[in-house]
Amino acid sequence: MNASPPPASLSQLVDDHLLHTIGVEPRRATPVDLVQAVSHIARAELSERWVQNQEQERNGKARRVVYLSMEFLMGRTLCNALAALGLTQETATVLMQRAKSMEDIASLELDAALGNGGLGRLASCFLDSMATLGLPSFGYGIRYEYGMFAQHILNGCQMENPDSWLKDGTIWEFPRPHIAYPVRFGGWVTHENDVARWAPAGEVTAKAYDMVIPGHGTDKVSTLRLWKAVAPDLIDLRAFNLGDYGRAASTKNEYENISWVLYPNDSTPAGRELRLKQEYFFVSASIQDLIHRHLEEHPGLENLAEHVAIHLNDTHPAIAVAELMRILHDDRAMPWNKAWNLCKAVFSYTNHTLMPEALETWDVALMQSVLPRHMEIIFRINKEFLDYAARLRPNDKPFIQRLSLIDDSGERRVRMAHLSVVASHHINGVSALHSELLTTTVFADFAAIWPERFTNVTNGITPRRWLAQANHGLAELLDETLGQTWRLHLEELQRLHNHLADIDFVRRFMTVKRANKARLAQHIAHTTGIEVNPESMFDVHVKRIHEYKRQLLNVLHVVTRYQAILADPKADWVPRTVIFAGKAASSYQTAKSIIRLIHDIGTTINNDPRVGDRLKVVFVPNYGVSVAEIILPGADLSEQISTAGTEASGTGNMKLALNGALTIGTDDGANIEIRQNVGDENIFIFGLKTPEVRALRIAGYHPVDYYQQNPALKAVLDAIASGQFSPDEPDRYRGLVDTLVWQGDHYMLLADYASYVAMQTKVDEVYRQPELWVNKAIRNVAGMGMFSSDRAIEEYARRIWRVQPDLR
Ligand code: 26V
Repeated sequence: MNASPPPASLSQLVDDHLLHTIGVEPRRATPVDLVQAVSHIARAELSERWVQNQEQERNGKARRVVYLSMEFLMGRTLCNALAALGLTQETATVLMQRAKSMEDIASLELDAALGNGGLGRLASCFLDSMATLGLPSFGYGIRYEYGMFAQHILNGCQMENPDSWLKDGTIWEFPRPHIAYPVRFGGWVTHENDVARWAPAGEVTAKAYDMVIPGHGTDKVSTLRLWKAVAPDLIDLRAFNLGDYGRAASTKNEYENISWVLYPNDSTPAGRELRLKQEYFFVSASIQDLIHRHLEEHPGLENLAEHVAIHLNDTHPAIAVAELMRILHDDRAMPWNKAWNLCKAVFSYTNHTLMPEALETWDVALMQSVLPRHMEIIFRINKEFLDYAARLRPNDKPFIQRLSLIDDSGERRVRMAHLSVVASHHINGVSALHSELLTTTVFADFAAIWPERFTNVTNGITPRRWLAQANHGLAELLDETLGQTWRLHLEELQRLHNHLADIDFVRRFMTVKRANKARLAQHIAHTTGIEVNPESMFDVHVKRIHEYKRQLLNVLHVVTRYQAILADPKADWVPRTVIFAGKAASSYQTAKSIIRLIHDIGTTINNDPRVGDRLKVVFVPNYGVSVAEIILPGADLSEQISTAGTEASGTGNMKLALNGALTIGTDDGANIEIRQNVGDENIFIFGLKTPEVRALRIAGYHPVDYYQQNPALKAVLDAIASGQFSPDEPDRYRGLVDTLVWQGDHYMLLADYASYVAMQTKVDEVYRQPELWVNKAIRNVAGMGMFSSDRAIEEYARRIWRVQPDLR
């Protein structure tokens, strides 16, 4: 890896920074001072790499990738930066000399949690891989003042506290005060001789803050450029001059609130206007920025598509299509058709969900008031597209209506996914199943017109964060067994198959897992006060709380097991600790109720002396990147139990298997490809498959039949509904149970219950045979090569963006 200074000079550098940058006498440095000093050393090196990298790209007139995303779940930066810079060992040594461990120091950093879940973390893994593969690239997003909320649990209920990750500033950003663009809103449009003139009503400034994303095993870096909204200086100066500071401040806030807070992904109509402004705000600044950069290197915009590939991470940045058209056609007088062809050569789009409620649409009236010119542009794109479609299928009005960018079945709404599809040369889903479902369901009509545009790129995760940094024990064992190159060539894990019979290797693999479980048990004790036994099976269900992800199905199994233990305490029970973690969006009542139920059930079971060590249930608060780094390496069993056809891919499934957990899961998302790569015997797949889910819905699904015909299921649902776990409020969960038994059970928990519980029994059988279990766990790690985000990014680069990795 990279050459690094010897410890003595690093120690000297730490002292220098303590004295000159932090302003503290080195002997008196606190852990916070130390983390700052060490971070400054890494920052300086990142800064140098960034400058060199930009210079090279400018000189080479590189073709660049621009990745537009509303979300980036970066987590902590320090350890990743040190690893990429090859400074981990030396830093650890220097810190130990000062009686501090790397972990103590690193855990002082707050997570940058600028995302909801999978989509945001994927964007961060992708930046890591783009840097590592040397792809000239920019990620663009919003510098939210408040990231994903901090979750606390009070009496079993989720409480949301603001996540003010910037309260003490962050050392990792590079403010670029000279990089600022105006972003305009509202107003009206006039037309003269086919030329549109937009007279906006308001303007806010977007200011750039960069984070440098280091590649691993290379000096290359990528840039994450985040925009902050700043009110124009002159704002309400009159109020200020008159001494009305309150009004002056509130006007300023009206502008600046655009970059205040990240939206939860189930947000209700309230505040939707602000969300639309956020989307346009960051997209407009980003497009202006990339055009500015292009014009520094090229005389005009005609060749824009040769030098930039713009990727839409879901539809959140889709307004970029109208913005680029506006700039090319209105501002730069490029003929409409030429501008449109350019757009189609520039944009590509990834869909991340089939859930109908997450497919973005905007009220036409709202869009007209916030972005009047963009709305006109969308109407024109739509008219030309529908004219084209009508020529393909004359007289097929339903076809045209289904394709339209405007849904006029009720209040007229803009379908952002349709805008993204018509403007993109490639559209992809995120797992083989999901991509197939896209072309047979939501985008079937588009796939009929343009089959060549649709493709799949299965998601991936970065092995640097999710193995090398999160699981030191396993990383070290792999280094000794395979050498260090698996970090950059994850397919080398295949070679673990040669070590399945190596008793020493297998024993060490088990020892590593045991140590990771002890660390997780400590975290659980520290955050929940519950002591769990690291010898028990750690059964882990961590992800956003959502009905389709079916945490409630897991709960049904937990209660089934509880009742079975009480009925037959002497049976040979495999001790289990069931570990949940995840946030519920603040307005999603059902999800919050599931969190409370998990706590209530945990309280009952954990305190029931008849159960003892056989079963424990815990909920680890405040799930996020850094908490995941503790939980995933300690897992034995990975719960991936969404209703088949609902989870686009999943990436937690990959992280858990990579860390040696066995999956119990449905035939859904990337579980299917995990199964293909680890082998049928090494994964526990159960339940209805996607076509069976569909067939059952069509035939008529009657959950009450399952309730009445399965006594174990009935006993579980009755216990929950009657208040056995909530004696202080017996009806607390009646509604939740009713949605299953009487209100259609939309995600078909009851249909999959028997098969799930039976599969859990098989899990126990295998766990009773530690040698068999560890053999399967190693085969899981060995099979995870293709789930590196390097593979995913290589596919995007070659098949979608046509950008060459630069491995100089
Ligand atoms: C929707 C909305 C709607 C408006 C308010 C804000 C907002 C934010 C996010 C979303 C959609 C979230 C989609 C998402 O996270 N999908 C996940 O993407 C992962 C990466 O591809 C994938 O592994 C997961 O299966 C998929 O659920």
